[in-house]
Amino acid sequence: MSTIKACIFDLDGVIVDTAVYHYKAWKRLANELGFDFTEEDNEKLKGVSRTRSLELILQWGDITKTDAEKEELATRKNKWYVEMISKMTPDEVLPGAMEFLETCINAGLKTALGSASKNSGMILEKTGIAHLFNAIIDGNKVTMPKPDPEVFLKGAEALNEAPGNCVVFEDAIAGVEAAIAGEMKVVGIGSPQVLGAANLVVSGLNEMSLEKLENL
Ligand code: B16
Ligand code: MG
Repeated sequence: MSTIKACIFDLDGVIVDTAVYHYKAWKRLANELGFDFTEEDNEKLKGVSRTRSLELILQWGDITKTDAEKEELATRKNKWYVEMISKMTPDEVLPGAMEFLETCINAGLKTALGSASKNSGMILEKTGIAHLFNAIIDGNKVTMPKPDPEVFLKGAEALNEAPGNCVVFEDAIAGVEAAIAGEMKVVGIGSPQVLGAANLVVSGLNEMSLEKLENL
């Protein structure tokens, strides 16, 4: 019998698709600095913190900046990003996400958010789903980026559950690794070729069910 008592959800790529907004804002910043990067490069930024994303982008443009300049660039990008996410609506919740969260809650499971984003509060508010989480652990509450398990371990702690009783839902390799490092079960959201280390890989939460959870 399954011992799963809690579900911890990543945000971008699992509950909503904010990657497109991150891409537009980072691209605008790169363009202002005089270079460009591809959508393929953008894949490497998924699940990665804002600071680390900027470092990767500056590397791609072969640009060196001081820490103070980096701070200003990250702030500039975030301002554009926030302008876009402040217009998000409930329609932008990914297919099946709300339904699966409700299924979990109705089955007596606890739910938490485990995201690298410092903007999760605004995204959850604009999409109207904040009430579906018992705990919210995001980039404002952690010091170590994924693949460090801190974000998920804090989620389990906030829910008062042992890590072994939790399952994480993640779309990024670093996030799957973080869940494994935290000794939790993990469902990959995306392609089995990329997220093969997960206990199960589905294309979206619309493919999840309580039966699949119990069989993890
Ligand atoms: P912010 P997740 C991550 O969200 C995104 O996937 C990643 O692209 C972004 O850089 C990171 O949040 C930080 O976001 O700039 O809003 O703090 O997938 O961990 O929910
Ligand atoms: Mg993600």
